[in-house]
Amino acid sequence: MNSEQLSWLIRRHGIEMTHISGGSHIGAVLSATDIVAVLYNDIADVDPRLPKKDDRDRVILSKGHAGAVIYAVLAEKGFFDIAELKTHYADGSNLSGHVSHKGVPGVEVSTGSLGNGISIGVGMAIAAKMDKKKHRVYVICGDGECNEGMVWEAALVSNHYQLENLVVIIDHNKMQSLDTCENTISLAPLAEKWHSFGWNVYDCNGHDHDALRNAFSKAKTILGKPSVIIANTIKGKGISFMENDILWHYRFPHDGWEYDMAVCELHKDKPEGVVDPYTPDGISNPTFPDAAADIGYDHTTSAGWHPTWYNAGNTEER
Ligand SMILES: Cc1ncc(C[n+]2csc(CCOP(=O)(O)OP(=O)(O)O)c2C)c(N)n1
Ligand SMILES: [Mg+2]
Repeated sequence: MNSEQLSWLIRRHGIEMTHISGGSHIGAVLSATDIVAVLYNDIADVDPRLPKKDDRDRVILSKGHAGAVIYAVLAEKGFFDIAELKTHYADGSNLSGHVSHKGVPGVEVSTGSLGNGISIGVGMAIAAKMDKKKHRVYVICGDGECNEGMVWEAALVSNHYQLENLVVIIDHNKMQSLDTCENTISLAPLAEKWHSFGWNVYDCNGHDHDALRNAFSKAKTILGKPSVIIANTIKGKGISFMENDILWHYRFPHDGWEYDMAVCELHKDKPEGVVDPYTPDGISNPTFPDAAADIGYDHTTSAGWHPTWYNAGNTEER
């Protein structure tokens, strides 16, 4: 499987998992999908047969509210049964809404309280250096999460200990839960901030797999300092009516138009060789939906709030 195929499957799982569970954060899942797909497909040294092997790379999803993205990639990579994904958010399930490591092979640490992931990663990276181990630590962090003071304490410490084995990826979708980052606590100039904290900085399109692979590969060659990849992304990427719409931080794809439209849109972009793991609920053929399919008529309240740049027609604003 290549990373594009994997990212399609992660998006498809994300839609199904949040639809079935009525769970939040699909926008955050779709935003991080390509980062996660490239990391697990082409970069991180992890093995589903030996999830605890000593020299595995450590991956932490610090923006733990996007739990579905990490569960989906781990299931696709064989860490546990894909059928378990349907239990996401259910009472008693291992796959809780925010990321849990309990009973989930491949998850290093539970997350969801924003700001903790980099600090945990710093501890792992220091330990690896002390033990002269060669594995690397990858931490995926939200941009709104960078409002947390702990992020910057961790950035200071990483520089102090020259943690070249630590790579932070910021999912820079310019939004947080209720508004833009700019309207909440401005991060700009983000790259310069990390640079001034002594980090090696890459800035790339977080949906361009080659650009992501390139940044990850370059980070492996850096000595004496940690690396941050500022991955410019779009919240809700891949489903037109979710893109850059803050509504989809918390809203789930409801029965009817929202779910059917999301599945049909994904099917328009399905890469060769990928089989949809689900029988879509309520739509017999998402490739050629017939008159009975409940798409094309938005009878829900899904028209949401967009930032001003989006309303001006510039959906690619960086
Ligand atoms: C310490 C803490 N405060 C508040 C929250 C509630 N919360 C969940 S997601 C979120 C917004 C996160 O924004 P960002 O990091 O940009 O992630 P995105 O969803 O945009 O990828 C907030 C404030 C939390 N999970 N943890
Ligand atoms: Mg964000």
